[in-house]
Amino acid sequence: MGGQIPFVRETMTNEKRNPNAIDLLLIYPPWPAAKGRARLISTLPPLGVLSIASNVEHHGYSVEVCDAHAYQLDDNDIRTLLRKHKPRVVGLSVLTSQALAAHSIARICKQELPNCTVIAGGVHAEALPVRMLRNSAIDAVVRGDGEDAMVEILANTHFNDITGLSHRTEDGVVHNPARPVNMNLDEYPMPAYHLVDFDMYYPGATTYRQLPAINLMMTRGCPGKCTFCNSAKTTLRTRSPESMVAQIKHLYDEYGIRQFQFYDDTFTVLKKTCLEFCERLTAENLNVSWIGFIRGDCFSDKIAAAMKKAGCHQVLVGVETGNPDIANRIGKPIDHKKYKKAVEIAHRHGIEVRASFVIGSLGETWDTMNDSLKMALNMDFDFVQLFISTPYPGTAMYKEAAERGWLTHESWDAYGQARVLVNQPQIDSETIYRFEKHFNRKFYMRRKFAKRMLKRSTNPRQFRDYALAVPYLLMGMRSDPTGSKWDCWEGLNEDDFLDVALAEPTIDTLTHTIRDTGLPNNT
Ligand code: B12
Ligand code: SF4
Repeated sequence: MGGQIPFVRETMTNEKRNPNAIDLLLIYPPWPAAKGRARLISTLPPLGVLSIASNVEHHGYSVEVCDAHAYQLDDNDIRTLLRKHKPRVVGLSVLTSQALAAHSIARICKQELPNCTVIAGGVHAEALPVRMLRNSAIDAVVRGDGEDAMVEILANTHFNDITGLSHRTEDGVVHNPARPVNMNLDEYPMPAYHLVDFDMYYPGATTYRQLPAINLMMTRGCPGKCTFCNSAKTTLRTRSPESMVAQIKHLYDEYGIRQFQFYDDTFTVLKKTCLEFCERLTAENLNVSWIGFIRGDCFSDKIAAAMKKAGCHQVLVGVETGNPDIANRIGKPIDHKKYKKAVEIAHRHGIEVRASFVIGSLGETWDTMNDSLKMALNMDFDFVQLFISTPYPGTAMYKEAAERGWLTHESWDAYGQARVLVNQPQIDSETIYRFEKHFNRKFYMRRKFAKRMLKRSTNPRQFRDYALAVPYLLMGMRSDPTGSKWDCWEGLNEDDFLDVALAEPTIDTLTHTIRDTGLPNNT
């Protein structure tokens, strides 16, 4: 696929390749926490995994991708894949809600292929490398970007010589110095979309105009400082607009993709890049629609006009709270007026606004949550999504909750932003769950909202998805009662996997601190 467009490197032929065994199997573990909610949120290919895959392919290594989440694979399916591909290295991509499944899959790898090397990466592994490495089935953790680190691992570079790697030695875990952040994302080839089956993926019900849809990222990192977010203070860098448009054209021509979901933390933060991207995409005159994330303070008439012209039909804005004190406390002190203006601008240009709120932040009370509801009702947002604030390892919120002794438990399966996991003195979990239901009913059971939803729906699939969403949104339903192949990943206990005695960290270091200094001290 590579030769046709710029910035997509040619895959090299690998004469050393063993036809019966591959070099690398990348596994995206399931998220049991999302079971039953999966129809509400998108199921899209894991871009980090696909980016690592395309980079190692470019360097001549053979690679397969196993998205155990989207394909709903169980432990036996993973064993079958391991026996089929016999990878010499397995890479596990780990978000917090995937951590227990990742631990379990690592064990399965070593049972099936005792000589394979198991590497973990992703934000959870990066935040808690020592904890991951207490599972003897995990050989090393990659902190930060995995593309080049994985090439070095496949080239059998000694672990001591790979920057950004944490690994076990006789003296405990060694954290190699951080890998310098790659500021030029064009150096990474386009994600290896060809390694997954697009039919397994779908966007969230309210997020698309056309199908098929796929996710993309032009930038990585965020200069924001939000206390609940793993992207806080991560280094901002971008692909060139030229390469982004080339990717879109490729996906449009080769795969018939018509809808693009940009998952950049803040798509509009680099204004010039964003404007240039829009101009280039407009010039291609493709029949595409797309969405992207903005911040209330990173939007303007000029940008909205350019985005609309290029096919953008919806922006997602993380409002989080309607209470100024909570906004300060969570590190996103953006004035209401800015959000109001952003909504007005978007609507003036015919762009929908999806706003995201969190409840149960540190310091929250019924009254502060009610300010969020009032804001949601008054601001003319087209859609609202509400989550429960979750103390993800590596965030300032986790650190504070841990230090105050407020974490209720660290059963990672529950870390899907649908459970109250912090026990604060001023509010109990029942109140937060009660408010969640109250909020959703007040927001969604409005005639104005129903009319808008009907008007915007373009296909029967959307009606089906809305109907499936009702029990979750309005009746507080939380998990799928029918059971699924994911059951084998539920009820796992991290302690059962932590068989190597290494000093546990007393205080967890922030993910961004790890990224900034390269030395994660005692995590
Ligand atoms: C797209 C996205 C989604 C998509 C998922 C599509 C998909 N399959 O990826 C959707 C919309 C479905 C989604 C859902 C949710 N998401 Co989300 N999502 C993102 C987002 C915005 C981009 C992910 C991405 O593509 N990143 C780009 C790639 C290049 O980065 P990467 O994945 O980190 O991979 C790089 C490195 O980490 C490393 N790496 C990763 N894996 C591996 C493996 C190996 C072996 C190696 C060596 C290296 C390595 O190398 C990669 C390439 O450089 C991130 C934020 C972010 N900026 O990353 C949040 C993020 C992942 N989501 C998050 C959350 C909380 C959620 C939800 C719970 C939200 C909700 N309430 O519903 C759900 C459920 C997720 C879950 N597992 O439970 C959090 C996760 C926090 C955590 N500690 O787990 C994040 C980090 C947001 C944040 N900033 O806090 N999400
Ligand atoms: S919530 Fe948004 S603005 Fe805040 S740090 Fe995360 S990605 Fe950046």
